[in-house]
Amino acid sequence: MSHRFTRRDLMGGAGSLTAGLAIPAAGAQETASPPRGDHRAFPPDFVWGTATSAYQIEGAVDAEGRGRSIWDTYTRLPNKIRDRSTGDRAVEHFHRYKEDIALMKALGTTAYRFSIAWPRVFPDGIGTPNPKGLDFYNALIDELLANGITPYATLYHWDLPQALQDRFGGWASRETSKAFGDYAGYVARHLTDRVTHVFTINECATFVDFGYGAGPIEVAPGLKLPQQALNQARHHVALGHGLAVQAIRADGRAGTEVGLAENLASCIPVIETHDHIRASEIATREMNGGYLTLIMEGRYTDAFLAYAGGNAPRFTDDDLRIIGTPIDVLGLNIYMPQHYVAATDDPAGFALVPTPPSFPHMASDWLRVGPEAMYWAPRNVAKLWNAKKIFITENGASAADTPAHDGRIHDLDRIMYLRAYLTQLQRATSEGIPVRGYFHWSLMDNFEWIDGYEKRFGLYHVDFETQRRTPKLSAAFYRSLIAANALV
Ligand code: PNW
Repeated sequence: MSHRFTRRDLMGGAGSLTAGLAIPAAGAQETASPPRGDHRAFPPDFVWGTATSAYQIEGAVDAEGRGRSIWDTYTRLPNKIRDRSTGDRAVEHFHRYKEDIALMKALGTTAYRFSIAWPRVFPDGIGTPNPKGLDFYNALIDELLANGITPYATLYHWDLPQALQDRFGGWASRETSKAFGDYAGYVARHLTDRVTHVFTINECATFVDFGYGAGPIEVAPGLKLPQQALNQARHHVALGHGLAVQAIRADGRAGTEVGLAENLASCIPVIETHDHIRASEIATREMNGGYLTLIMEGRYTDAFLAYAGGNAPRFTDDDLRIIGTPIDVLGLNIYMPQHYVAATDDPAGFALVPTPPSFPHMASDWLRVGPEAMYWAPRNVAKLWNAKKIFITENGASAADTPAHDGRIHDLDRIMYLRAYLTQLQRATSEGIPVRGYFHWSLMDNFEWIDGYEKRFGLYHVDFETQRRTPKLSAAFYRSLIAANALV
């Protein structure tokens, strides 16, 4: 009888190396199915979508009473944005949203993740809402639904009302957390009749650490706070998330699914053996102590507090209770392997393996290619916190995307990246890890923060002068994959 070696057999301790090297005997059933699922197929109800954010695509920064955001300010500071651009015009999605929804439809996507610009809704961050503030989002949502595309809304994708920065120092103050809760309740009252999935905050770990601390890139407001103040800002963001979850539950339609979209520090076992896998679980919990672990467990880990020492955030038990309010859906933005992790004998239980300088990356220097992050991040999150409903809320890659003489964009590198990452996602779903959907970042090229328009992440190429959208080869790849609901 022939035996197909599963991945588990190959991971299994003594004797497994010889098993791994065994060449299947002639006549071995190459077509036999592995124990669960299929080699290439995704689950039948898997959700395929694309993702964008307000400031990166909308433009129309003065339309219909929108207030200023910290990005309007930041893009005007000298030497911040590489090509000295702004999001004033971006890709004119505010005016071209119907055309853009047609692009989503052409891909075969049935879901779209967008963000709502807080300063459109509350021009001063708090106080009186702008009566026209939700007009655009109402029109967008209706057009999506008319085209069979389910809207997934994010409430905060980094465009804080400037007034909150000026008055309170932004997230350095818990006044901003409270204002965010109020804004979330207002949006929930008006949109959850049609929007069934709401994400509170996009990537706490990126915009706080890079906007108030230091990182491989800088984002608005571009401050460098001392360590205690930075930890306090982190705490206020987590608190803002918790207040928003409670406000959406209180003011939104019953059954609205609420969560956040976090760029967790993905921790990959250096070698897929028992001890390193265990180390990657411990590391996932500890390396996300500032946000995801805090939000999922409603407490700071002992190691986090010990490491922070006198710089730990000040908080109350009530804060922790609010922060730990259970969520319905967990969004993971997965671009790269953050850490490769090895087992050690010391009390921490894991060691971070340094990344060699030759490690491959995409057009953005920070975007290292490590497709197995797409397996280990959801796998560890599901194991640690028993997450029942995970979405990949972002994944994608920057590429050169130079048009050929006929205008076509043969972005083979993006396809390579996608195929590799989606192969790992399929590995996860076929093992029963509860990932329910995937949103590609991004639908179309857009304003890539400090890289301005110099880094392209779209499935559609945008000529930023004419605003013409052209599908790249990766759009054809994604369309075929969605049509097959399987790797292609
Ligand atoms: C995410 N890093 O940002 C954001 O959610 C998007 O708005 C952005 O356009 C997209 O990824 C591509 O950059 C990140 O340096 C930016 O590690 C930088 C990093 C991670 C995420």
